[in-house]
Amino acid sequence: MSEIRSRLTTEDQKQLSQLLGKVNLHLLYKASVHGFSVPDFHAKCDVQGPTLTVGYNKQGYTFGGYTSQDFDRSDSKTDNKAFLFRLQNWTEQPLKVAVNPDAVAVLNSRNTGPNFGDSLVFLNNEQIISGQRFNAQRIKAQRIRAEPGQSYSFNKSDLCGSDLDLVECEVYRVEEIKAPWRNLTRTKKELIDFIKSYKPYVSSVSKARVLLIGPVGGGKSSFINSTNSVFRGHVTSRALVGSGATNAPKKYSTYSFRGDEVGTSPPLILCDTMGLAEDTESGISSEDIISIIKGHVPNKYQFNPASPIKADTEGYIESVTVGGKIHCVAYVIDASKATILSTEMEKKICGIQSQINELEIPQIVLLTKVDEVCPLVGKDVENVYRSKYIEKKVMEVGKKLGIPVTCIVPVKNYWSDLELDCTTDILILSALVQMLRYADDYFEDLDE
Ligand SMILES: Nc1nc2c(ncn2[C@@H]2O[C@H](COP(=O)(O)OP(=O)(O)O)[C@@H](O)[C@H]2O)c(=O)[nH]1
Ligand SMILES: [Mg+2]
Repeated sequence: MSEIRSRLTTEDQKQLSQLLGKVNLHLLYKASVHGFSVPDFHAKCDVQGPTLTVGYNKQGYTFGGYTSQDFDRSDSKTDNKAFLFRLQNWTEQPLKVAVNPDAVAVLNSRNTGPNFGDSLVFLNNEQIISGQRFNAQRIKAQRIRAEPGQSYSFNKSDLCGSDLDLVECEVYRVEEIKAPWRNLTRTKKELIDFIKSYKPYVSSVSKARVLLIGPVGGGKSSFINSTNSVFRGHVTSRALVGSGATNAPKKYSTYSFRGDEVGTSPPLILCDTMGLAEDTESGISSEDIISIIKGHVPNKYQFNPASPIKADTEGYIESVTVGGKIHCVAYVIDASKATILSTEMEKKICGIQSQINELEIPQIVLLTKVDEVCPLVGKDVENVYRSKYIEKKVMEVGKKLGIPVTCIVPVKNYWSDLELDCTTDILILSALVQMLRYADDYFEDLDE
């Protein structure tokens, strides 16, 4: 069956959001499609949690009731959150009639559709309104009963005018929109403007230099490609991706970017290293990482895990300027792993971290593969800050590495996409902005 369309206009929805707060309305039942009958209503709407019933009459009134309780076929229910409403009409503002305290808000019955305390009853089978047998059942079901009573106090004509015949009746499940645990507050343009106007606090330095470190396969090279893609305005692939632990490149590579989207070359250099491994034989050594941070390692240097770079190694940079050092370290961690960091890896990173702390280099975490870890995010990256699972992962990695949650940025890299996506760009740009901010903290401390 093709998708059933709601009869609510955008304006109706705006008014309802003032009555209900920020919610999703999911259409469960539409009388003109599913049938103007009590069993049709119960089949679609029973035990669905909070619902909003909306009736429309020929006079043009849109009105109904909200209950936070289930509809079912028995039981009367109190519900202090229940209310009746009428949306704005020609002359009057929207009307909201709260249920009288502790009165019966919903009267579930086999014989009626949505029944708000017997005061507003939809699909009212009990009422005999027509002597004609022809179509009588259908006419009865299209009638409503609206009588102020113990449960709701209102003026009948204010609620639905003088017309008790429905042209339509819809029931929506009301889904609360959970507050995101963090907000995507800035637009892509604002983030790009920040990057465009960024100048390192120390005038001798033109670009902030950020080192990406983390286990092999975490997404370091993919993040560099993603950054390049955002700056170029289309998906690109510069750094070699996904070569696995044994073939992982052993080269140190630094990347500046061409800024088609930013106007000029962005004030940022990302440095890609060989990944960390759990054992001591393969993977980059912590000594080499510290040498990179201090600025001694030249671009394109081939690491030898067994023999870290020394002052007499060919290419070793003896005399280092501030611009040649690392100004911020980003740990790139794969969120999709069941155990986000093995005990060995955690120990290794924490060991490196304590040396980085001594050098007073700001550190952040890029939590990658958020699309893989949470199906909701896989479907739409916009859900990243609504995903409780990702929030949990952020807390977990923060605790393991002793890094404040504010320094942990979830990202989705462009790994299989052919086109850019605005929210994915925003997450990548947010991570870059965070890096520039932290690099500036480093520069400010130097200045002092
Ligand atoms: N689903 C998903 N896969 C990713 C993401 N980032 C990287 N990958 C994949 O993870 C693998 C390793 O990525 P790579 O960038 O080579 O990791 P590196 O070893 O840290 O440089 C590759 O197969 C990528 O396609 C991401 O955000 N989401
Ligand atoms: Mg790599």
